[in-house]
Amino acid sequence: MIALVRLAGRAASRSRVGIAAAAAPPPVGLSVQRRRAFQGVRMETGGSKGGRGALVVLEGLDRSGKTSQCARLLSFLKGKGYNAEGWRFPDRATSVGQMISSYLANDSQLDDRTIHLLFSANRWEKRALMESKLLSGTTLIVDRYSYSGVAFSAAKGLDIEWCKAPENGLIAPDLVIYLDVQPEKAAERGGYGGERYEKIEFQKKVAEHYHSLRDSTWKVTQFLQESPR
Ligand code: 2DT
Ligand code: MG
Repeated sequence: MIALVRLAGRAASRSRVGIAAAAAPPPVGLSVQRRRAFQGVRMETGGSKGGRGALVVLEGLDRSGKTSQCARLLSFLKGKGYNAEGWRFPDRATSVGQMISSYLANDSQLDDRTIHLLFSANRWEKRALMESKLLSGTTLIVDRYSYSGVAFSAAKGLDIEWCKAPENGLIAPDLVIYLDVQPEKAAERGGYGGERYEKIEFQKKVAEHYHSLRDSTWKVTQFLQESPR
């Protein structure tokens, strides 16, 4: 947790969110194919203007501890005086989010590509607000983002490049923290199995796709136990 907080603090004070997608240099260390595919996800880089908030994303399998770590990180940053907010995707409060929620609860059926695009639309509908928050200095701690979108849909067998395409133009995170948990361990945690994707074999495929998406903004950390009191 301490390391995680340090990382996020660093991202918050050195945010490089900007607005020039077309001018963004390719991310360092990606293969040519991936660089091309994910280039458009980056808005940025600007960097010289101070006062912007950081976009910090937590990713991981279901029950990897993202939600608790997001909450702890948020309260830590607020305690340090950062202007910070917690967000999550899917945002189930919007009408698109309600369709997603009903699909995840197995109350409705949707074609794999259709639900993929709805998840992406759910990020797009929040993009303008996200941008204005970041530009006005608010750091956002976000529970899941584009990487969930790609990893979960690709795990169903959809072409990964097709999955990345609708993310093109969303705001690039300054830091992605991936909580690395074994799918079997995650399944032992309370509340597992309630939603559509919470099956060990499926989560193993999701983990493989997550690993293929890693880039220089990622920090991978082992499953975090509650710290001793
Ligand atoms: P939560 O368990 O975090 O509420 O997520 N998912 C999520 C996708 O398939 N695509 C996406 O773009 C996002 C953001 C991951 C609910 C599930 O939705 C999956 C788990
Ligand atoms: Mg879940």
